[in-house]
Amino acid sequence: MAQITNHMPTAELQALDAAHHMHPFTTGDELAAKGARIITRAKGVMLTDSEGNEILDGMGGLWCVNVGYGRDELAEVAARQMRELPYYNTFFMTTHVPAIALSQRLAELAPGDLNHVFFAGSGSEANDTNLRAVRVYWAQKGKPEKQIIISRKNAYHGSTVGAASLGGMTPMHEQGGLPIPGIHHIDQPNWWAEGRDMTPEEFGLARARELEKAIQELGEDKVAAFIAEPIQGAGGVIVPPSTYWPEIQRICDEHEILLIADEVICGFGRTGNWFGSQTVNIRPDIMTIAKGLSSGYAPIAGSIVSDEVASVLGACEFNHGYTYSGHPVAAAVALENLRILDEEGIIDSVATDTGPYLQEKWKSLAEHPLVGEASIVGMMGSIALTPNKETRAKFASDPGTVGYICRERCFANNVIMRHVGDRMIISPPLVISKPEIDLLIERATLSLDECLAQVEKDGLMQAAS
Ligand code: PXG
Repeated sequence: MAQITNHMPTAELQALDAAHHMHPFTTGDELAAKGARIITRAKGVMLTDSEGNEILDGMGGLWCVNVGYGRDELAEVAARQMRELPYYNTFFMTTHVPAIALSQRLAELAPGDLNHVFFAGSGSEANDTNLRAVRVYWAQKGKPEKQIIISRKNAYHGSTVGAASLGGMTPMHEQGGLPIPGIHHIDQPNWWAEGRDMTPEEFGLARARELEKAIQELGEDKVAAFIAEPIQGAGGVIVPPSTYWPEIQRICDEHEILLIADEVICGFGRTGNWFGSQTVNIRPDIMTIAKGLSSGYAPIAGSIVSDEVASVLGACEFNHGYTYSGHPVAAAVALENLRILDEEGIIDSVATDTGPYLQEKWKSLAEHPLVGEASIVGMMGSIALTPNKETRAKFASDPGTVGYICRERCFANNVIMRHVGDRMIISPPLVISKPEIDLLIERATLSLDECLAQVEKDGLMQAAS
């Protein structure tokens, strides 16, 4: 067991945590009863907890630690920037070097004419920026009626009022009176769960055409934008059929609708390109960025907008901004993180070396008796757990019952995989090596075996009728 230094015993920390710390997306009473797992250190792809367990982080923190943990370069840049200029704002006609350098670098990396960055502190904030920006854009163009934003069910765009309204998560909408007006949700391109007897290609087209139908029903003169993740992340790593995105692009082009690609998870190498938009071959007008922008080392996010959108917005004062828009320390860290991603060839490796290696191993999990489809693009993957692969059946138990059992087995076997309902997902640091990929798959397989044994013992291998 590794040596543990510098903290109180686990039980005491857990009691203090339960007494004073409210966790996101957590039932407080359950947490207090069980005690949170306390992560104390991390290096590369491995986490260490307060009991000295070494855990392989299959989720890259929360889909963000792309360059892995423990990078001294990032710590040093942060310390240097804190000493030189820890804070200044970018309001009122001022700026600073880290914000200038980072926006210039992002303009270089972003495809097409996406050349202008509005910074935020989180992906949620950046999507709130987008919501307002597209409405101001159309108002400036003399079309103030174009206000509605079309999004998708089971999308995740963040937790603020605006971003959660853009998202399509029913449990979130049920709390706090969401969504706000002016947001319309269409169905997601989840063939495994919803495609019934259509081929994936037919289904992809059908789901894309729901956008066209919605635009026609709501009125083209009322719709401002369509927002989507190139590949849905928090919704369960849903890889759309190949027909889906080309059709969406056609519809946005033909109907004068702005396309917002939410790249918060897909950006910065996750799919094997700098941006998911390049992987699915779309031309967004706006991209939301966060997470991998700084590999999670500092909170920073933003919206990258096209020349056209920037020039229209530039003609008025956009009454919007955050104290920490373009925070100098976060911006300096992000810039160094982009250098690491580039100079170490990390994204190339996801595209041509470790990525394909992981993909082959991950896809072989589909042979496991509990697994239906295994999907993966770059280094974001999912498996659908099912009582019957042939019929793509759901379990008769409440959604998430089996997924939760599987996640608990993963925890016990020192690998972190998240469950979304009865799908298991991974999003490891992009620097994961081949031996570490072997370990990930070994621990995932063991967890699936144990989950299957438990599910059979509990009589849960029943298909929903
Ligand atoms: N857009 C997308 C596509 C996201 O995945 C956000 C926006 C919001 O970003 P912030 O920085 O405000 O959290 C996200 C965040 C999960 C999980 O468990 C996923 C996210 C956040 C928290 C949990 O899958 N994604």
